[in-house]
Amino acid sequence: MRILTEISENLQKGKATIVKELVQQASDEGIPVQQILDEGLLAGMSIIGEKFKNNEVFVPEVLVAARAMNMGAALLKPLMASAGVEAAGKVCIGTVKGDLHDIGKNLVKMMMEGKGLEVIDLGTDVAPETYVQTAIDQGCQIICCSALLTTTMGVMEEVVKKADEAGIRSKVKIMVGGAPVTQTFCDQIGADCYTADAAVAMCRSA
Ligand code: B1M
Repeated sequence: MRILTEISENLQKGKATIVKELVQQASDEGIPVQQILDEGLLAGMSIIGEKFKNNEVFVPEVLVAARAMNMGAALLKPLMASAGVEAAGKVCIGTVKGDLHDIGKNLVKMMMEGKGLEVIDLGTDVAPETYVQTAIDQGCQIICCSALLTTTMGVMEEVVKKADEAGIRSKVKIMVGGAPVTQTFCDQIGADCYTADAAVAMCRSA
């Protein structure tokens, strides 16, 4: 459908106001919410995610596309609830204790939201107990930990331990990322999944 392609194309260009208008128009024309989401917004975000992974677009483009995505999705949110469209899953994300870097974490969050996940943002300087308690209280399937400092990446091991102690380890996947984090480190601390960038994080979380 032409209008859905236009939503996807404008989202990729970061044209948030146009995306919002087109989403409204599509909804007024009676196109089902799920179809607007899948074939318009998410289709555009997936293309941006792929291009980001391949270094064809960079952080600023991803941020404006994600903003357009969020504006379109905000318009659909009440309609989704009444149409019974469920979020694909629930995630809590934060930058680990002692670490205030949040640009990468915010990108990962936006990409995940773009993929239809409900994301609880715990912010920066997040204690291991907070991730675990949030996962318990909110029923998250994934805990996402970001770290940019070599001195703070060890906190991720604490998150794994606390999840174990709380008895939720088998129910919750722990995803780790950030510039100093590696697959070897992920394996060492017993986390479930390492991703090098936001685009891969989005794909792996889906
Ligand atoms: Co800081 N800083 N910083 N810094 N900073 C780095 C990280 C550093 C490498 C700079 C350097 O020395 N070359 C260095 C760390 C060295 C180390 O530990 N090896 C460093 C340092 C030392 C510090 C301070 C200690 C400096 C000081 O005060 N002496 C201090 C620490 C403060 C603290 O956190 N307690 C500090 C402070 C700051 C600012 C506040 C000034 C600012 C942060 C602003 C903010 O985030 N709101 C800042 C910045 C901007 C940087 C650099 C320049 C850029 C980081 C960034 O945002 N990159 C950085 C140097 C660099 O990387 N070139 C540096 C862009 C972002 C999109 O990438 O975060 O890697 P990134 O995220 C990627 C992936 O890693 C991945 O996806 C993202 C997108 O693809 N990813 C995940 C991230 N989290 C993920 C989670 C996932 C999956 C993927 O799953 C859960």
